[in-house]
Amino acid sequence: MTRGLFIVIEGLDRTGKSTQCAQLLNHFSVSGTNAALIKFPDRTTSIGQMINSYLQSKTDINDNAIHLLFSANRWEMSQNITDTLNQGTTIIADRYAYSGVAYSVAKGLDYTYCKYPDRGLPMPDKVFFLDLPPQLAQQREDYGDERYESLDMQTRVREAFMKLLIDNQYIHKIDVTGQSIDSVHDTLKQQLEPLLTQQQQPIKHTLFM
Ligand code: FDM
Ligand code: MG
Repeated sequence: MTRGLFIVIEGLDRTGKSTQCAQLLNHFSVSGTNAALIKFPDRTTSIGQMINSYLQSKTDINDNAIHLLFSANRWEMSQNITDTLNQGTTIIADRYAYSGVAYSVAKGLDYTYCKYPDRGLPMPDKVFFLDLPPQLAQQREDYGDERYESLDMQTRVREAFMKLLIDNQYIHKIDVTGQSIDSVHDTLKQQLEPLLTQQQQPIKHTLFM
């Protein structure tokens, strides 16, 4: 049995990540591929609940501390990710460590420091960055509900993502400006096509190494 693929979708808030993740999940289930959706932060765990209350501005947490909690929230899931992939199930992740770095750097934390806690996590097979100008994302429904959803912050998050894209050339940027849900979905499928037909190597743990 071949292992599942680990696919990550990244982007600013309101760029269509969750929609595209759901579309991919549906695509895989229709085509008979075992697939599962995960989302970071995973707000269901006890660490996740702390993160959730922070994002809803119900609590304040030191910038370094919350950065480490976001990372811990990935580490507590990491064995599960590896096991699921090895059992042959493809994983689609709505955000991962790239968001972890980009949002904290946007708040002023050091870039190299920010990558460190996530070093050694399962390495995705494919990472997409859905790119939409922050001004356009801002016009979308429900924008501004949570901490970080301001034009100023999102602009800085995008800048941090651009640095990550330069340093991690495997991240595939997709300009979603003016694109329909279906056309973005088609682009993602096209990009994934070559991976589906090739035998995957064992999962690497080289993230940010
Ligand atoms: N976020 C998300 C971070 O700041 N660090 C992280 O490691 C992750 C995974 O949390 F503003 C931010 C990004 C976003 C918020 O994400 C919650 P969703 O996708 O909007 O639920
Ligand atoms: Mg959000």
